[in-house]
Amino acid sequence: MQQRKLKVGVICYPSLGGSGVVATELGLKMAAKGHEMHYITSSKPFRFLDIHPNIQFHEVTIEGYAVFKYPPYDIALANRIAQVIQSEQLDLLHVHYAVPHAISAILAKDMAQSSIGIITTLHGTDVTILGHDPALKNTLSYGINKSDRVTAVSRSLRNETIELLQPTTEIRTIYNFIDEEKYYPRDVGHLRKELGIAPDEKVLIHISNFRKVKRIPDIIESFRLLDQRHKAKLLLVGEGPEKFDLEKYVKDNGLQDDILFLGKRDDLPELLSISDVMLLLSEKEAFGLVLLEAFACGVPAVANAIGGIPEVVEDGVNGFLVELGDVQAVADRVTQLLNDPNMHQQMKRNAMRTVQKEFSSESIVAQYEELYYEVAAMK
Ligand code: GMT
Repeated sequence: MQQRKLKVGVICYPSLGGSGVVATELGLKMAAKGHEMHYITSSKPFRFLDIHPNIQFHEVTIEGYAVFKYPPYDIALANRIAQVIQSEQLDLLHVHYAVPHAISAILAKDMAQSSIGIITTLHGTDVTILGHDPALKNTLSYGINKSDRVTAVSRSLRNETIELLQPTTEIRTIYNFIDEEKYYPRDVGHLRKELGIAPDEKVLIHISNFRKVKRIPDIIESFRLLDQRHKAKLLLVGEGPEKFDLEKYVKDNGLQDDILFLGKRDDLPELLSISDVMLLLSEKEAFGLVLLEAFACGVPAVANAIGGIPEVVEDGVNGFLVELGDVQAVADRVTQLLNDPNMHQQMKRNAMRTVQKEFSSESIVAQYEELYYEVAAMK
């Protein structure tokens, strides 16, 4: 028997970042399956490139009043969610991040006097950082415990949440995924030329939001320690708070010809297609969505063995795992990989296979869809 199509309210950060990517890609896939997806956010999520007729956007607006030191966005969001629950007759809410989004959803449900179910997806920093902040820890627990279902993007994040908060709601791991139709290896030789990369040079790549947690100085240091540094370029892709100081450091150390800051780019699949190794040396990483993006384009990774990374990178299979802060080990592993074309080829193939076998969008979206039906049936 064919199940009815659902009306889902989605609350996420519409900004650049893995959680925003997952929330929007999931919406696009659900919309393609016939579900009606209602995004309730402050602005249009950035990857809403392919507008689908089953996707609607409900903007949260808030006036600035002199009496408020901070505009009460979370309350305005709750107000908007409550309106949409009623106007669109939603079947369930899927919120990304417990704080503040689950809190706004719980308030909205009460305001709308609705029995709607709430799914909260934990992405990482909401637990790994806010969970340690006494000012927000209780609120975080409340958001999780008042959700009907909670998912975490890795086993590591699930375990950390349980250890830290002892939640009363069960937490299920549902891994992240990428759109395989966007991420695949392409023939883009011209891009190497445009970026001034010589035909015999190897390419290392790092993509992030340039926050401290990404430990980009470790990436630069490992690059400096590379044996064949004179035959390699490091691409640093993204924008964020650390970028200015890093650019200065690179210039002051005369590395600006080999370390290229490319800023925010829309052509990530193309940049990955010209890359040989992805570096991800964060100190916290619940999953590391860029690893999947790299793998799908046939780029193995050298990454830190922290958080959810070991659930994605299998040491010696699709890349290498190193200990946090061990920049020499990073340089050694990259050197080993670049000096052994057979190993590199095998790891490229394994990386692509990892995406197909363990993180295929079809299987992950099916897990979310099953959860959606479970929660919709509770109403
Ligand atoms: O990594 C960030 O700084 C951004 C953050 C986000 O909100 O997108 O990423 C988190 O969620 C991603 C999607 O689930 C995960 O792939 C990232 O590992 C996670 N970041 C951290 O845990 C630091």
